[in-house]
Amino acid sequence: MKKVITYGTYDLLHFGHINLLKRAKELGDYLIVGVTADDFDKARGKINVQQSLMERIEAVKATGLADEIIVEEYEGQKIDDIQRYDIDIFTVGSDWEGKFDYLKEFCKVVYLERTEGISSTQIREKQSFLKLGFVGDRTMLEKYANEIEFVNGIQISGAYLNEFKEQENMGGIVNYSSYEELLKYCDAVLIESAPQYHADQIEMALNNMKHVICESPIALNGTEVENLYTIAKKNGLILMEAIKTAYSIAYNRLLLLIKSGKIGQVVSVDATCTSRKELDQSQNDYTKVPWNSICGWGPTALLPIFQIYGVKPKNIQITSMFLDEEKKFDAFTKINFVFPNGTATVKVGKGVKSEGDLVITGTKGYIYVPAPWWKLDYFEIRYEKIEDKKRFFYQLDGEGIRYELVSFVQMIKETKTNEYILEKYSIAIADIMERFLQNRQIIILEE
Ligand code: C2G
Repeated sequence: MKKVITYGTYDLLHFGHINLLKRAKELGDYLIVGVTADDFDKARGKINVQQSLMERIEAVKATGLADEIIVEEYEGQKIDDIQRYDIDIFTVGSDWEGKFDYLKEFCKVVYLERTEGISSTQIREKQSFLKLGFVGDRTMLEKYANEIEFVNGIQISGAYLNEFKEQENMGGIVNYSSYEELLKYCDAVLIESAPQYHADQIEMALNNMKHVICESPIALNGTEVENLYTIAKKNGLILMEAIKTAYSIAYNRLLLLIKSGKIGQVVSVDATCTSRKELDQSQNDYTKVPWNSICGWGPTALLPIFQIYGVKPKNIQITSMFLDEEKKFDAFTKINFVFPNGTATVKVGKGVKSEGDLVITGTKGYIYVPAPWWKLDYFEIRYEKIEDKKRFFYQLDGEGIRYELVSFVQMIKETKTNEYILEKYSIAIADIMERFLQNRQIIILEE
């Protein structure tokens, strides 16, 4: 019996896939199809896959062409499989010509002509093509424009930039002279402007029936956040809070490990985020730094604390050090929390430097995420015995922006709420911003 094996994602199964499977089947008597696991696809850069592994397996099964279906989960598994299943022929489409010649050591390798004119990417692009408007500064626009190339079904079509008022075309992105104009020509808007503008810009977008993804904090008090989510729900729109870390695979696996009790009861969460770049560039004119420390870093540092302990601390103490008399720009802010079942500290600063790590202390062990912890692609679970340490590595391409955008497109397509940053976390983060402005302890940092 001649055994053939082939592998693929088989997302949104189409006739190109079926042609491949038919010809693969004709190469022998028994066809095994390896369908790629979600994590394996993400690790190899395929972040736009729409269907779950089970849906993709069912679709391949329904073709009746596979004698057996397995899951491809790790790099190098093909060699294991060829030996384990005593394979005679490995085959794959010609778009992979040459990439699997190393398998010739183990079996015959056949590249079958790819079917032109169809691909899962094309189907995704057609399904939900969104024109995204951008609000913010040019640096962030360029960052997002680079990252969005990796996301199917959405493109930045227009911008309203703080520093440009005249209408101009920036590489296919039209710069509008007003926010109102921008809203006319997009389906959704990405808000990266200074935090004090967020609530009004979100409200205007929602009232104009536009979906919104907005850099956190989406508003500077919890009541405003609730109002914005109410408008979004009433209009059947997505309002998504953008905290890049929240959408990364590693961060979500870390939360699952904590919830599964891997380190016992969490008794302290200590998150530190610092960066001086903007301050150094401002030549001490702090009005030039649109984002102060609490708004720029606070949401990122606060999110794990609220997701681990919930949103009802018993005690909060905020201590900030300011460089300016108006007390708008905090060079450093430290927040101490006492929750019913644990403690936490946040240290954020654009006028200081510290170790930007995340340490989650538990009764059995602790999780250590090295700096810059917010670009989470690696963490350790450590115990009393050094040899019990567990290491976790995950793929994180770019700064994580692309995963945020993939989630945004999927939320719009499936009209589902944000399972990464629940509304109650948005409200809790905004409440901290309000507390910061109202009743913090103030220490003026002598220059
Ligand atoms: N295919 C094809 N014609 C198309 C699209 C895809 O012949 N128009 C083939 C691909 O060459 C591949 C199979 O169908 O052999 C599945 O394609 P995908 O689901 O896109 O998966 P891909 O990542 O290409 O799978 O490690 C090998 C990879 O997993 C191959």
